[in-house]
Amino acid sequence: MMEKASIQSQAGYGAWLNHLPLAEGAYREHAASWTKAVVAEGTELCVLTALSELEDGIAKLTGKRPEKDIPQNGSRYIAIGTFAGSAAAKETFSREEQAEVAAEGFRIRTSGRSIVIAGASAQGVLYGAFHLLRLISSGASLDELNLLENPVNGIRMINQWDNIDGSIERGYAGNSIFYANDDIVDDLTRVRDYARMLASVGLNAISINNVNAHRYETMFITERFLPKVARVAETFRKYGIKTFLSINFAAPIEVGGLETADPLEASVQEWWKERAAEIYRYIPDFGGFLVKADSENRPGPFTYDRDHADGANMLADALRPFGGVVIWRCFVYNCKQDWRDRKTDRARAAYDHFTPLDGRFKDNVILQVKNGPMDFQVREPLSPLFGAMPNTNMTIEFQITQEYTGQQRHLCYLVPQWKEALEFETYARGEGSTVKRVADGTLFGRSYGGFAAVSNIGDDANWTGHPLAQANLYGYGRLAWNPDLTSEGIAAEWITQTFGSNEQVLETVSGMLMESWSIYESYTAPLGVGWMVTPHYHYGPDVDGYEYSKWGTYHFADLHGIGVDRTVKSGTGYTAQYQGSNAEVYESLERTPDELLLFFHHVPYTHVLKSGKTVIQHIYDTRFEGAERAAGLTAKWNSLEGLIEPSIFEEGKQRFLIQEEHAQHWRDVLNTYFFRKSGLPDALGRTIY
Ligand code: GCV
Repeated sequence: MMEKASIQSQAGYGAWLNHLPLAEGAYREHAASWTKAVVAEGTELCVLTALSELEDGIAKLTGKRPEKDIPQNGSRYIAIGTFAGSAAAKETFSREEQAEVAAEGFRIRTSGRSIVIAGASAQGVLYGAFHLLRLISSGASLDELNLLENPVNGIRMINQWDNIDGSIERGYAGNSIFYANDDIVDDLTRVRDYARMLASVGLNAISINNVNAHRYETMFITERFLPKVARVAETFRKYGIKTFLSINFAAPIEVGGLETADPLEASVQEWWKERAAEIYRYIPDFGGFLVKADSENRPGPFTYDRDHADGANMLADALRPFGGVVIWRCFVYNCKQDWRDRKTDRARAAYDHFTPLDGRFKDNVILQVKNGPMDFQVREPLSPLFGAMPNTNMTIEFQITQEYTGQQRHLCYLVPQWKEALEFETYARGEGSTVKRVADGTLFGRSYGGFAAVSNIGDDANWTGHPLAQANLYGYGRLAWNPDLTSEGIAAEWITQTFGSNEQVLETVSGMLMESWSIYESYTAPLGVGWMVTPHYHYGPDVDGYEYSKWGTYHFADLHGIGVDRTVKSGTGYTAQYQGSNAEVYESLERTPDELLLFFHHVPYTHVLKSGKTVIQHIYDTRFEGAERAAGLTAKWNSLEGLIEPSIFEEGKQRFLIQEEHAQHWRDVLNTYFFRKSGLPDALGRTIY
């Protein structure tokens, strides 16, 4: 019987860390000549990790494993270490240059016959090591390197929505790599390899269980699971990543035997303090808690007539002595809105709940705010909470897993969407008050800030199911490090490291990634209205699925028109949550950008857009074009046959076929729905069923 190849040896597993052998020739020789040895000074954990990553990476890239000592024959080499622990680092960089390196930043300089990678911390050295490998993969000259890199965001976090039974909420790439059969797995090989991927793009924090913490996960903060959680934390520690746990606010009742979880009760406060002390005995550098409270039927402080500052501060007090933080999610809304009630608006909820609490959260509390006010739709405005709480720490939450964006069967490169979000002008402190500056904490001079995002990986051999969905994980990390990187630049880095340096592959895949968000948007819900998906599963068209359910996410399409009136004048008043000219722009039917029109206004199908088309014609045109453009993706991918590793090519091919067919389905369902609702024919007389 033929033995099954190990998952590690399967194509796709190495992702962007394949370190594909450089093609024979001048550049390979150049790289080999600079990497005869890697000399590490210092014994910090992450310096040792950096050393082994460089050794392994260089061996794969150049075909030659570097030595460990400075070559005696005058050959060139790499020296790594912290300013405190390495003579090379100290000598190469002046005091001023050292002072410019942030806690997790690094410098790389070609100096004499060495390339020196230095950081203020071992973590910085590790990021520098991965950066050098990235430079070599992309064919950069090593002769005159001289660069300084500091991460823009302090918190660069990944949230797993993994459950202990091995399932993943909104996971589209297999089962969990962390859990199986109601336990934490013993073999952490994949967790280690995941840690490598995360660290290689500069991520530094992970919450390892679903924000919906169920029965067993509630016990992660007890002795029953802490020894195993500690093993996971140890695995991440080697890669400079701090471990967090999602907790259940009702844990004092569910596992503590108390009768209440009231945050102002002394016994509850004491219970959490004891838990924190025990967690830190197992995990001295534990990051803290991630909390989903009073949201989608999860317990929270509202049960006791307390507010979210009471709840978060109580946990913050328990973690403070150990340096831990509470990351408190703002995804709090009434999920049972009645369609007759035109004033309650889910989009308003986070702002309404949280802005009155500005200034009341303790220093080690950080609010985590989804990019949009609803829920990771393909198109949403920015949450007005950004810029509205100057006295509160905040991180922005993105969703890498493609819950509403094609579930990793459709291609949707999300970096351009995130970039748009980060560049959004809040006007909170006048011009230049962009969301990225709220997130990184600089706009309001906050002590904590950063990014969080829901992971898109599972135990599929290629991690993400769709082979091109890896680009979203890669891109998220790179953007968290530096939000000013471009979508195209990030795509190019990812493609070259993943598939090699073939020009045709680079150009084709880059073009496909860059147009994919617009393609996906053009056959799904139109003009920012969102939510026309199958309830619960969130895949596939079901125009009225949520319209007639108790969840209360409406589009209000009828025979006259469509869209949600969120104006102050006649709707829910949501537009007033924005600052400066944003409030006026969104309040005005004329000024609201086309792509968000139906998010803010209810209009007749004959309303003329800025594009000059009526709403109904826009719906028809974009559905027809969207399906055609999706078919174009298949053709483009197929043109790469022979240039991409066969099993990855085949995997992609199957997915593009699914997308092509499914885009036609979306087109037909939406066109028929709107034709029958409006009675208005397509101006071009195309087939509408
Ligand atoms: C983890 C949406 C998703 C849920 C998710 C929730 C959240 O509602 O559909 O699966 O729960 O967001 O972000 O908490």
